[in-house]
Order: sequence, then C-alpha cells, then structure tokens
Amino acid sequence: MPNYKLVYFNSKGRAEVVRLMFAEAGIEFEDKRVQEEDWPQLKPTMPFGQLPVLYIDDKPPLPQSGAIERYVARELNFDGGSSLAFAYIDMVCNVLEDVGSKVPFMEEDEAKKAAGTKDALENHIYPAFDKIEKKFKEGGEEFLIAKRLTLADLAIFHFSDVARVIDANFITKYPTLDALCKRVAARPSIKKYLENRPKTPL
Ligand SMILES: N[C@@H](CCC(=O)N[C@@H](CS)C(=O)NCC(=O)O)C(=O)O
Repeated sequence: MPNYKLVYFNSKGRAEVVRLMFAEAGIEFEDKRVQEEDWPQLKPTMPFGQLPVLYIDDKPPLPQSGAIERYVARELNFDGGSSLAFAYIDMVCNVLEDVGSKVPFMEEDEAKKAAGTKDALENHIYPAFDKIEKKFKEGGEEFLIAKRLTLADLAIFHFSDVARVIDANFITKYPTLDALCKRVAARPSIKKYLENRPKTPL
C-alpha cells in the first residue's frame, strides 16, 4: 500500500468520504488538518490553491475531492466491481455535489443565508432525496448500488451527517436511507472511526 497523506481543513467537508473509506478499509493515512491561520501561506503551494489534496507516495499531489474519492474507491474496492456500477456510484456522488452546492454555507448575511438554505432544501435536496429513497426502497437491496458497500453508501452517509446542520431531522424523512446510514455507522471500523474522529459540525 502506498503512503497516503490527506491534507484538508479541520472539518468533514470535502475530505470526509475519503477518510471514511480509509477507515473502513483499515488503511493508515496521515490526516493533515490545516489551521485557518496557516492557510494563506500554504494556499499558493497547492496544485490549484484549494483543499483537499491527496499525497500518494512521491507522485504529483492529487487535488479535487471527486478525483480523490474515485481514485481511493477504485484502489480500496468501494467501486462496486464493474464500470457500470462505478458509473451509477459516480451519478450518486454528482447528484449530491449538485444539490449540496446549492446551500450558501459561506453567505455572511444571515437572512440571505436562511432563504438560500430553505431554497436549497425545498427545491434541490428534498426532491433529490425523495427520488433516491424511492428507488432504493423499491430495489430492496442492502446497499445503494452494488451487493457490497461502495463510495455511494458512504457519500449518502456523509451527506446525511452534515445535512443535520441545516435540518436536524433530515435523514429521518427517508426511512430506507436512514436505515442504510445506521448500518454504515454500525460497521465496526466505521463505528470506531466515528467515535474517535475530531468533533466538527461540518
Ligand atoms: N472542486 C473542489 C473545490 C475545493 C474547495 O472549494 N475547497 C475549499 C474548501 S471546501 C477551499 O480550499 N477553500 C479555501 C480557498 O479556496 O482558499 C473540490 O471538490 O475539491
């Protein structure tokens, strides 16, 4: 196994699904959390001036959370085992990215932030989750895409975890996905990771 170093801020954000894959697979990695005050100095040294970035041995650093997630999923068998399964996994991740990006987390005007969040939930996030819940329930499978845990299950778990910040009861609106998230959280390696990870809301 290569040496992995994942550089991000001290939050779950765009790095947590990768951390969850490493945890589930039992892969040691350096979880480098950059402090806000150190960021201005570090930023120009990053490939595209943003985080996360994954360092893999002495290879050129890999930025972009989506690229990192897909690479790690392939390496550690969270890819569903076929190109088609991987495409469906990609689809789930892209939907989550699309609807998640509608939430104005960085908006400083509180009224605008509240209105933007309401719009994101009602017009983007709830409709997407209604569809995913319906399809998953009809399929009656244990996991979202394949016969085993994939990146898609972990991405849904992570989304539902951080969505609590904008809707405290978010995932309970989707009983089948809620049950999936509970199964994910109960997996021994994930459970241990969740108990020990730094406590951050996002
Ligand atoms: N598309 C990129 C977006 C990366 C991104 O927006 N990173 C933010 C943190 S979530 C960042 O580095 N912000 C600090 C900055 O841009 O200076 C990805 O998915 O990795």
